[in-house]
Amino acid sequence: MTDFSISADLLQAENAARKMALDEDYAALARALGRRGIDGDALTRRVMAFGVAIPTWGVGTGGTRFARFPGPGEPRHLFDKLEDCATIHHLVRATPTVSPHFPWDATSDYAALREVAAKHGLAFDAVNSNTFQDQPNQEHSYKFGSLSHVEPAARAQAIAHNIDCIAIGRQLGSKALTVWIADGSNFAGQSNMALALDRYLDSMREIYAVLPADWRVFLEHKLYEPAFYSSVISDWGTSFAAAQELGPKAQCLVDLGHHAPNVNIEQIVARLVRFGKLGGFHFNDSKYGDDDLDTGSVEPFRLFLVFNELIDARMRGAEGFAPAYMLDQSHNVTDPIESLMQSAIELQRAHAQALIVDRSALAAAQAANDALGAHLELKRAYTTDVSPILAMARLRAGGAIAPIETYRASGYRKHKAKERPPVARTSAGIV
Ligand code: LRH
Ligand code: MN
Repeated sequence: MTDFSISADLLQAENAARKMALDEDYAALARALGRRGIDGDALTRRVMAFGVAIPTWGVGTGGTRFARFPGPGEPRHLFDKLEDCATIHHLVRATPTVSPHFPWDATSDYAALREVAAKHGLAFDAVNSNTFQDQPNQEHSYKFGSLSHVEPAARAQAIAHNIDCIAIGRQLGSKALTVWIADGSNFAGQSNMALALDRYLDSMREIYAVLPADWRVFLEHKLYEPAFYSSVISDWGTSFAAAQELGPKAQCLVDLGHHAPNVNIEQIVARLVRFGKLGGFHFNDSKYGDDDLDTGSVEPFRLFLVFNELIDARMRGAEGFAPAYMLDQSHNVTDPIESLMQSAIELQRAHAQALIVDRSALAAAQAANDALGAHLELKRAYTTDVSPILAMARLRAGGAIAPIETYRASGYRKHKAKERPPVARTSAGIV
């Protein structure tokens, strides 16, 4: 029995039932945008060109330190995860790449894995290393750190793991390594914070030295957790200085959930663009800490403001501007496929809204110190409901006008629950 997948017939039927309404809404929006000098079809083409990577660790049900409540039809291994990633891309047509995490996604034949992904119409984005957990029979524990550990042997082990991830990534066709470390301390005095950073930089120099010429390494900062007094790479400033010291192939990755509440993340983005050090994003949303909630589900205006900086940078032709877009979320109470589809759509939305900002009117208002006038130029774009353009972009790219409804109508999850016997693992933790 072949594994179930959503049929072209079902997709066609679901789209046919919604096509007339979409055409009406699309025409009305295109007329309204036309009055603002914006070509609706051109905007739709820009939306069709937008892509974000799915984190392999996001297609399984996530958890917290307290518990994880797996859902039906959980992916058992990387091949199930790729199948689910393919289903997401099949319906939203905005997630053509996958970001893997090692050793969570370790397998025996990476060339075969690349072929399987290609058959699903998927490619691999940045690979993620993991020196924040101990693996069975690991010689040196990461309890007290990894790349900044006081013991050279533990650092060497962490360096070797990152170099292994690069070797795997080369077989998968990736062009970047993301390094997030949990290293830090829980007590004042526990760690010499200056020497910890020096040890981290020494370790990163060894990893940087083996990066292929066309690769980048993304440094991911995080204010706290699992360390609760100091984190070695705690903020964009430290990450930026480290990337600057390492060299041109080192850039900074902004995970939206890794900042103190109320930090102006869109300004951090503008700063990293200015210095040519914006490597990419881990998109998600949060209300308190690193909540890893669905993108656009808490602060959609902030997400729009981030994309406003990105489009402004692109329009200014900012040097070396090639940010990698990736999601990084934990789906504890929803079907991960639905959450990832909706999150990709919220990114398309923020991107499309940023594209319709009247940048000359905005610049004129800024030059005139017309504070409210400038703010209202952004609000005008943000309050424009671009949903018909997002749906038309999906339809024209062979996807679903209504991905979540189509997914539910397909019964995909029920079929997977039959095909995939439940995995007896309910331990706590994000995956
Ligand atoms: C750390 C982080 C990092 C990943 C992990 C799954 O909080 O954002 O990007 O390695 O989550
Ligand atoms: Mn992240």
